[in-house]
Amino acid sequence: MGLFEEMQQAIIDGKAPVVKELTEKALSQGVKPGDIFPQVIIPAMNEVGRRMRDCEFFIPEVLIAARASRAATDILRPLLVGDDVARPAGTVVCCTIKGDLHDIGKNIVAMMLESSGFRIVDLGVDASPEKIVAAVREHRANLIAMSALLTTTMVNMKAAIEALDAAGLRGQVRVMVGGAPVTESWARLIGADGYGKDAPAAVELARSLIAA
Ligand code: B1M
Repeated sequence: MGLFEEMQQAIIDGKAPVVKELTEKALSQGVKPGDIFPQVIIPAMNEVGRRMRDCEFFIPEVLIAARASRAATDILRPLLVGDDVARPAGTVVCCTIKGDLHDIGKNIVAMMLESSGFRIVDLGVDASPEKIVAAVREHRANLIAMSALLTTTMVNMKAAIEALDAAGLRGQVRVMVGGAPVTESWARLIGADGYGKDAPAAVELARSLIAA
């Protein structure tokens, strides 16, 4: 088994100390921190998702695997996020939308945006439209990155956009959306400015929305 497969297996098995040790080993062997997301964390969590769907895993196993994935991201974050925030590329309010507690993908997106020079205001999970509006006002954000992992919470993205409209802020902030059930056509339907398939696409999109 190669190192990446070992790391994936340790996440799936929820072995946080092993994930930590293998992440440090990978970095010491010259693996780029940014490669660990697409090659290890995302495929491992996809497998966790498959097992959950097929009733091989239940919530406790999923939570333990999510915690194990954090053992890697906690090490990777300081390596990806530079301290060059003197002239940020823009201010992004990041959140997982109201009703939704999934934050692994949102955290990866936030981390990659931050490492690309954006200032991040992270509202965490279960962010209500009111909280998003208040954060955009307070931080004079240029961009909002909203994440949803549940088909039942996607609709709250629309509510957030309507709340921005009602608050008279829609003209000054661009909105991008993402998360496993979200699509380009959903983004268009709810009046968002763009959809990011994954974290690198979110960074590209953020750059182009700010440039426009
Ligand atoms: Co939940 N869960 N979960 N879960 N969970 C899913 C999403 C599910 C698909 C599993 C399944 O059935 N196969 C299913 C949703 C079904 C649906 O709606 N169609 C599901 C369910 C049903 C539930 C509960 C309802 C289960 C229950 O209680 N019965 C419950 C809901 C709780 C709630 O939110 N209110 C629940 C709970 C949980 C845990 C708490 C146990 C845990 C979350 C822990 C945490 O996040 N801290 C959890 C997990 C871990 C998952 C799976 C297994 C993994 C999600 C994940 O982290 N993926 C997931 C199955 C799956 O997705 N394969 C599942 C890895 C992550 C890197 O990918 O988040 O997609 P993702 O992010 C990607 C892209 O989508 C994109 O970039 C990221 C990186 O490339 N992206 C963006 C994400 N946000 C973006 C924002 C952008 C741009 C791109 O901005 C513009």
